[in-house]
Amino acid sequence: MSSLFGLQENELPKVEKQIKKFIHNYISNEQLKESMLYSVNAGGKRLRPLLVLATVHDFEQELSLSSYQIASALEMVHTYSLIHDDLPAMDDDDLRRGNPTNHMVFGEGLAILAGDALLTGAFELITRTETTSKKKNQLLQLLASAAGPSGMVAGQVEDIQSEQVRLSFAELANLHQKKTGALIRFAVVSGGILTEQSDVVLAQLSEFADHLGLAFQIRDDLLDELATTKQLGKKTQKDNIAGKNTYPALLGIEEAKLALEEQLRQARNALEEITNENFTPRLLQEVIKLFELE
Ligand code: GRG
Repeated sequence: MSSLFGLQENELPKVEKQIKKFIHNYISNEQLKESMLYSVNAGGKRLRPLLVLATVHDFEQELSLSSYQIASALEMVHTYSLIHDDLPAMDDDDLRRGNPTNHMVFGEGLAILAGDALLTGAFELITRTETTSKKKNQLLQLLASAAGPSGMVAGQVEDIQSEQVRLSFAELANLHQKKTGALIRFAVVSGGILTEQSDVVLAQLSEFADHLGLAFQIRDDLLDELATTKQLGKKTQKDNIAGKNTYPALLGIEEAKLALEEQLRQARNALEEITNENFTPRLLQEVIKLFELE
C-alpha cells in the first residue's frame, strides 16, 4: 500500500463490507436493519477506521481480517453516537451529512434502538473477531472505556452541563478529549494492539492520538466558524461566536488557528518518538496533513 488515498480507495470498502455483513448476519428485524444501514450508508469520512488501518500499515504489517473487523466495530460506535446526538433530546438536528437524520426517517423510537444496536453490536463484533482472546479482551476493555462513562458518554454529559458556562481552554480540551478524542485514541491504540506493540509504544501512540484528537476538534470548530462567518458577514461574527464553548469563541479565530498548528506539531513530534524500528509513520503523517487548514 503506497498512500492514504490507496487505503481509502481499496481498503475502506472492506471495512464497510464487514459492517454490512455483521448487520445482515446477526440482525433479523427488517426495520431495525434498515434503520442501522441507513446511517451506516450515509457516508462520512471514515476517519476512525482509516486511522486503525493506517496505524497497522505503518508498523509494516499486513492488513488482516481482524483489522477490518476492529475498524468496523469502531465505525459502528461512531455511527451510534451521531444518531443519538441528533435526537430531539440532544442536538435536535434534522440533517446529518446532508441527509435527513435517522429519527426524521424512522421515528425517534427506532433511531434510539438502531443506535443501541450499533453500540452493542460493535462489542459483539469484537468478540467474533478473528484474533486471539488476549487481544479481544484488551480491545473490548479499551473500547468500553473510550465509548462509555469515562470516555465519550462523559464528554457528552459535560458538554450538556456546560452549555451556560464559560469554559477555559484546559477545561474545553479535557471535555473534547472524552467526547471526540476517546474514539480517535482507540483508533490509533487499537492499531498498536493488533500489531502487538509494547505498553511503552501503546502509550506513545496514545500521546500522538491525543494531539490529533484535539487538532480534529479545533479544526472542526474553525471550519464551522469560518463557514458561518461567510454566511453572516464579518459584522455579526463577534455576536455569533460569543458565549459558545468553541476554540474560536475562546481564543479568537487567529489564535485558534495557531492552537491547531501547535497540536499538529506536537502530533508530528509524538510520531517521531515512537520507539519501534519497524515503524515508518508515512500514512499517519499523511493523516496529519489532512488536518491542516488549506
Ligand atoms: C450520544 C453518547 C453520545 C455521544 C455523542 C461525538 C459526539 C458525542 C457527538 C458528535 C457531535 C459533534 C458534531 C461533534 C463534533 C465533532 C464531530 C464533527 C464529529 C463528527 O465526526 P466526523 O466529522 O463525522 O468524523 P463523519 O460524518 O465524517 O463520520
